[in-house]
Amino acid sequence: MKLLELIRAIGTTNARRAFLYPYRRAWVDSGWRRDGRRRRGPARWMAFRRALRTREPSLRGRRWRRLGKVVSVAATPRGALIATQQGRIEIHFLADDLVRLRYLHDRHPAPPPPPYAVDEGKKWPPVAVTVVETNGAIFVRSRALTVGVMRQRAQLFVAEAQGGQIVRADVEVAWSREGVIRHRVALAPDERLYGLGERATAGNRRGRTHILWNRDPAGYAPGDDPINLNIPVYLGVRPGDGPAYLVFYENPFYARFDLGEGQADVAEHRFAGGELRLYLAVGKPPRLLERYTELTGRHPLPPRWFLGYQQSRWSYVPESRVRKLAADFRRHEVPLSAIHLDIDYMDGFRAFTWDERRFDLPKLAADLAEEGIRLVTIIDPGVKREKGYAVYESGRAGEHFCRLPDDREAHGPVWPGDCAFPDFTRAETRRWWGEQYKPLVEAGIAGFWNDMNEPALFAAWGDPTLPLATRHALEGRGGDHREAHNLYGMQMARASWEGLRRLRPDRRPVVITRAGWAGVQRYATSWTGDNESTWDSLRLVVPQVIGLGLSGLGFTGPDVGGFVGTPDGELFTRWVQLAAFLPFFRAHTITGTPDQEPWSYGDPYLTIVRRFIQLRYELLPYLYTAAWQMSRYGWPMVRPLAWLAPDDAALWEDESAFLCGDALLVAPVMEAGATSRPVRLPPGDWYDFWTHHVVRGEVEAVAPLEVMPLYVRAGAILPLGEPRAEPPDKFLRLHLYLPTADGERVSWLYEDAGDGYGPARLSRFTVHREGGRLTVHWAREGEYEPPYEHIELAIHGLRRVPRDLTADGEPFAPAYSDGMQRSTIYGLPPFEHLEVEL
Ligand code: MIG
Repeated sequence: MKLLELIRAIGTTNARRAFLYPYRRAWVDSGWRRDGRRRRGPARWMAFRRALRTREPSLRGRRWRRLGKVVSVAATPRGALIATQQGRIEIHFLADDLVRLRYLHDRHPAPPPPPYAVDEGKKWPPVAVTVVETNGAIFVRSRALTVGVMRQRAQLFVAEAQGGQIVRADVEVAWSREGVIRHRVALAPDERLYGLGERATAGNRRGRTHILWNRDPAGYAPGDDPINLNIPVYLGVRPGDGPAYLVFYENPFYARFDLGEGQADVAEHRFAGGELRLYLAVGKPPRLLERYTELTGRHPLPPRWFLGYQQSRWSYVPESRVRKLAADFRRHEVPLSAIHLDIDYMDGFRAFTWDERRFDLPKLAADLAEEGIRLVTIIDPGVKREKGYAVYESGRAGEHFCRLPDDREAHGPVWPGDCAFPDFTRAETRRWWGEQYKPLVEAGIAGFWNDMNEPALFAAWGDPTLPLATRHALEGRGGDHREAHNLYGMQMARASWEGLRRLRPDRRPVVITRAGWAGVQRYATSWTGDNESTWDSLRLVVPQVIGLGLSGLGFTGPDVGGFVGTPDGELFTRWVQLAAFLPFFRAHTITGTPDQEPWSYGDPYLTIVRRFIQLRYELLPYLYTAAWQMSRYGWPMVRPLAWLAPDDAALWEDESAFLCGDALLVAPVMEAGATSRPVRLPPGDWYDFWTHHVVRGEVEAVAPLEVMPLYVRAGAILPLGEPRAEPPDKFLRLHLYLPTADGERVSWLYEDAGDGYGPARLSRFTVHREGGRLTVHWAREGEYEPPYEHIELAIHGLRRVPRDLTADGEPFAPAYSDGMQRSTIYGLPPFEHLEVEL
């Protein structure tokens, strides 16, 4: 953000604070050494001047120390303990294809990572491990993996047990005198790397340096790094030349991953402190995500309404404007599930309050609920330092705020002025924070949007966060901001989620977070922060959402239309078309911009945008099933094309299209003025969603403004509902895309009441074709009874009307047939077995 924009956005008083804050922060940080000892006098003054220049934790090191030679080996129940001259290596298999590696240096004892990402108490089924020693190396083997340790230099390599293919090999493991960790590994020439949480760079993370330090960029453009949510996890793929792997460094400290920028064939990972502990899994991408989310947790199923279209801006105030917005949606016949209230709904930006002169929140929430529209409110972690403000008073009384080493509260400027910051790394504090949601929950607010939780403060320059010396409880063992910073947003989301579980036990909590770390998916969905209303920013969306998905966050999305700036009708329309297939589907814009609503650009844009938002609602049964899969297996809803063919390098290369769930391929248009685009389809036959033509390989797709290329896998069943938000569906429409070859394909449908923790029903459709005979078997499991009585079955891809169709033995005639669309539609009761004579 430019200087003047900053002043305009935050006001002159806050701008003054923002200019002072970098000095305040540097002054605080200069007061203590890293080991916590006081610094005074000229030494402090010099440190202050240094701190003004360097604002992030240092990764520089002197006198690097290594582990030395192996001296002894001891087998353990799940692996081995390898003692070296200077430390030890612990190899611990959690599963055949998942191993934990710890490298420990005697001179650099570090406490284990705080217990946030991985549940240490989790019971893993036993794994058979053997240890084989040779002169040069030690091999620790499971059925799937071999971890080898060189005797001379105590470095590891990990190989596939079967083919013996090396997956990863250490080049160097070292600790600096200051406790900085350096882990260098070899990269194969064709190796591609994906993940690292949320980034504003290309999906393949190779060839770049990435900083892992959650940061509020206050508006970011493609290429900026880092941004709000960083996770030290990535997938390595070598299409056609070896197995894929996933590596997760369980270390939340400030880190820098140079993935082949400094040296093309080496990845260097540096951490400002902590322990070198990592997890490695080998297998195909779906399996890797299953393993990673077994380790760090899965996203619980969100309520169904949260998959609907949501409208936001900074800010819809006062209440009359919110009511008018809802009325406009009705008038323009655009379905809507939620309206988001940004910071101006609050009373002077005080968290957990609302401005009663401008809002009767309970009444507003109740009235909107009648139309099926929910309210979501923003909550920032900064608590205004103010006598008499209940949240501050109770927070102070309960010692819930972060402190400096001399025990003073840490303060810094955000929206309400000088604020204190809850220490979410403390259980009592999370519980207290969770209770603060009570008035908003009672007012009928359905979801909560956690912003500024990097944490982000107002700083005119430098790193806009708390001083590094800030103390955190870290569940009682204590630590400073270097370690707790990246955990802050995640633990805030946890406090919110756990609070909502207690306050409203019969509903699924809805928490949206901007910052996070490994495992944050257990508590929140996330959006990609302050993007721009540009075509470049639109093109970033696919790699961003895919990257997050491969980092365990399967439910994310961007500000539709872009946050900073103003899209034109075409850009907004293309954005809606793409985002209609992303998990989180919300339009949002910065303060002071023109309206960014479906009708803001007139026609033809409104008509097209309406059609795609309606399509989103029709797709809900399908999308909800993909969300269920995410909660069950950890698979992201949005997947890279290569998910279906991980050995295809060209598919990994293509970051312009994606898979949505099991059956859909989305090829958004992301160029101004474009009326067609190339599409590369994964192996097999695909149906054009609009024309029902069968395509394969590479095609040039027709894509005038009203069309976004969309494909369905041959043999799939796509369950669709009605193009409305409410009331619940009366029909289930099953769209069957005729298999183009003999064989079998399974499609799923998950259904439940849409919220709460009641019964569910899982349907498994097995579509089988053998020449002119088609059968569909529908197996159902679970107690939930859906509200519909009719099934509308559409079969697409037909040359002629089927000769004969029986459902559970009873014949049915087509209700409608369309030769152009090559489709025939039947009205059927829910069936178990369908036979079609083509
Ligand atoms: O300093 O609440 O990313 O979505 O509209 C900016 C105001 C604070 C940043 C969020 C954005 C939100 C804005 N917030």
